[in-house]
Amino acid sequence: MGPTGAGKTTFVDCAVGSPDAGAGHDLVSCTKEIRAVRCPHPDGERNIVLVDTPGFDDTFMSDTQVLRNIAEWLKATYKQKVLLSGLLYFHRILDNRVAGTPLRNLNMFKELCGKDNFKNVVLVTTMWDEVLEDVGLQREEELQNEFWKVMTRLGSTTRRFHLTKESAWEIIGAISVSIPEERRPLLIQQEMVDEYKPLHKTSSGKTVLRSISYVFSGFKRFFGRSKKDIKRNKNRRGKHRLSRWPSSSIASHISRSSGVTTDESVLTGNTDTSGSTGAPSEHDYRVTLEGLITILMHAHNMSEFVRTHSLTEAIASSLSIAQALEVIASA
Ligand SMILES: Nc1nc2c(ncn2[C@@H]2O[C@H](COP(=O)(O)OP(=O)(O)O)[C@@H](O)[C@H]2O)c(=O)[nH]1
Ligand SMILES: [Mg+2]
Repeated sequence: MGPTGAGKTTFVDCAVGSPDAGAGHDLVSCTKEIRAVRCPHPDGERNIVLVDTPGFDDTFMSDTQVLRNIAEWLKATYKQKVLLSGLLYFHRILDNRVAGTPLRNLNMFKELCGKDNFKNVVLVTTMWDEVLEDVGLQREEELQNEFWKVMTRLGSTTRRFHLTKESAWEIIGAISVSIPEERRPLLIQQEMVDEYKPLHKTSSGKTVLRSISYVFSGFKRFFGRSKKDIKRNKNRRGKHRLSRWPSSSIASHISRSSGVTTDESVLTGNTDTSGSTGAPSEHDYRVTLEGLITILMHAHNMSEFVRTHSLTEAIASSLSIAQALEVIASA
């Protein structure tokens, strides 16, 4: 597991010995589903199954969909009494800070695993060929002393992946493979199968909901402020203007908590400096519409996640109207 672009699929391809079978060669992730690959262990005595997953920031899927896919797979395999021997978590040593998407991925991973399974986790850094040795070392230290500390204290180990088959198998070898009877389910498997919890009541489900709720609190504040501002403008001039909408922190909330790239102007329509006293420009409408679409997409994810069908339908209709308007506007 790990963020999109961290090198998960490349690792599996290297281990199996079929480079380019599944790895993405641009920013668009190739792994949309869970991919399990069976391959012979180099010891010649057993087979091993490597399971490749999409990242929580996957280019084609929302967090909720990714979590649902992974959860369904883990649930189904646990029901068949198949348990994982260990987990590899991938991180690009290139990234100079752990924030936003990589941090969200790591937190989700921790919730999915549960503390009891940290000892079966190998934290793998990739892209060593892309950094200067001392820069890489410094980042590795930062990871070990800060972001990975909780995990390494509870038994996780760390390894570097060097893009070769030997390196991949050395990392797989770092997982202490216990006999099937001694393997433990992940926290999400216990919650969903043993405790019959629906996905949104599990620890990882709650993590997704928290990040979506965070977006919504910003959304509420934004509209609260906008309403007041529109009223004020109406009183002042008898009409409201999009170009005078107040700056809001909603856009930064959205990008921080969801990885969606927006800038403040997208939601405030506050981009047209030339027309600050005139009626809203076409550009103002367009950026406001884009912001609305972003918000409706989040609303749609949330309603799907908690399985509120009537809400999902209502939001889906609003979303398609907004998207249709956007198409017309850009035609
Ligand atoms: N230079 C370099 N590129 C890598 C490394 N690992 C993966 N890549 C490249 O990074 C991109 C994303 O890798 P991929 O395996 O698809 O990432 P995933 O989304 O985690 O499955 C691909 O273009 C890979 O070829 C590495 O260690 N070094
Ligand atoms: Mg992949």
